[in-house]
Amino acid sequence: MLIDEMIVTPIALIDPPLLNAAGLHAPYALRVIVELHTDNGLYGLGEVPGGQDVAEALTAVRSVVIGSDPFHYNVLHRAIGAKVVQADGPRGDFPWDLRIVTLVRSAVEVACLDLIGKQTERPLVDLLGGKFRDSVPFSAYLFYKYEGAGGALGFGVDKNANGWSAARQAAALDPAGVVAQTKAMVDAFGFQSIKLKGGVFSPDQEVAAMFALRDAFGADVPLRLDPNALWSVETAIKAGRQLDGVLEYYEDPVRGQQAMADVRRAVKLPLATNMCTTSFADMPGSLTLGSEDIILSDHHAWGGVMASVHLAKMCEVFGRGLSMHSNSHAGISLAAMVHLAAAVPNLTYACDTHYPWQSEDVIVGGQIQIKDGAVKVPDKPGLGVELDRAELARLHKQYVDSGLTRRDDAVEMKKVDPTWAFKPTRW
Ligand code: GKR
Ligand code: MG
Repeated sequence: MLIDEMIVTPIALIDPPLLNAAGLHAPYALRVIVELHTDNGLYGLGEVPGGQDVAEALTAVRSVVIGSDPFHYNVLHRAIGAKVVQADGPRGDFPWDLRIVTLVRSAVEVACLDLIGKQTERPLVDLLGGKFRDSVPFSAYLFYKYEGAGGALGFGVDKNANGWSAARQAAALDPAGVVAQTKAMVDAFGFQSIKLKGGVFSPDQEVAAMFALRDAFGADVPLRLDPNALWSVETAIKAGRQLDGVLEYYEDPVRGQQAMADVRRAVKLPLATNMCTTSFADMPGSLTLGSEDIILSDHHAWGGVMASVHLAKMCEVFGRGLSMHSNSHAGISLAAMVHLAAAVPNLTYACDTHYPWQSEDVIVGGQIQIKDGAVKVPDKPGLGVELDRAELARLHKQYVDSGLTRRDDAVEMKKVDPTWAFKPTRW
């Protein structure tokens, strides 16, 4: 089995006006879909965040990928590093990761594993060593948001919507709004743990939101707060002490391993990260400084599913807990996340997913079901999802028509407040 074609398609998925440390989500979240076709008539799928730059980097490795044996994905992993000339830059200051080589590697690796699964007629989880769970729990992922279904200015409100569909459009700008949003999301999907994206309003307001969630859902429901590194060490210690006993974990309150270690020493809460320890090269610093208790894996940002399995082993050896990070995504990514999470015994926290915020998908049958807060591990070969080519074409057109080429949450935020500017530390 050899790869004889690689198709790279950027798409845009409608995304509501969610607030975060970097501004406001644009009306569309950008993803890139990769198809690898083989000379025996199979195709494998990968999905990563990104627009034009990621699509171009993926297209640049076509000559390396085409002609390769998908079983040799480790060899491809190396070859991609050599081919994508620009070395991985830093992760960057934003809530999301800007490194491109890891995304390229991840998309190609997942598509290869999908092919291997189809060729051997085994689900991806079996290629990773077998499943430790039949379904994978996810947490409710709450955002402060403006009213509307997409963008600061566009996509008005559908007055006939109800349930989660209505809540997905409603504004949530204070603790009561966050509780209402959470109730609607939990009712619709059955989530049993809750994460609030912070770094938006004052720390006092965000701490109050966590207490409001605790009061509304009870002390047994695990809660997390993620200010995306926007707080100073002093602010984070103060808030962390207030939230002692309230949070399951405290995600990236401050920026960088040293600051995280300083906060960790001063509070009792476990600290988690998808911002300060985000690659194998960061592991020595993490261990020397003691920057976090829990690492959020992400197969897109760590360079693939196998890399994430290796990360899980390192976490086990070096005493780090393991959770999973997400960005706005479609069903190909969700399927990969579920196979990975099922194959890793020490992934003991409910994973993040933005999926409830999405309403479109590129897979046959539409969105994957989340029931009782969990996704059943697919048992079909490979990822267990098929590409809906009509939807792919429609969502690609949506990408072209959107005029968006890369994620920039400041652009959308400035439509609301022209004076707004990103600050690496705001409070
Ligand atoms: O989608 O606004 C967002 C999030 O802030 C996302 O970009 C982050 O990558 O959810 C992520 C996180 O946990 O930091
Ligand atoms: Mg985070």
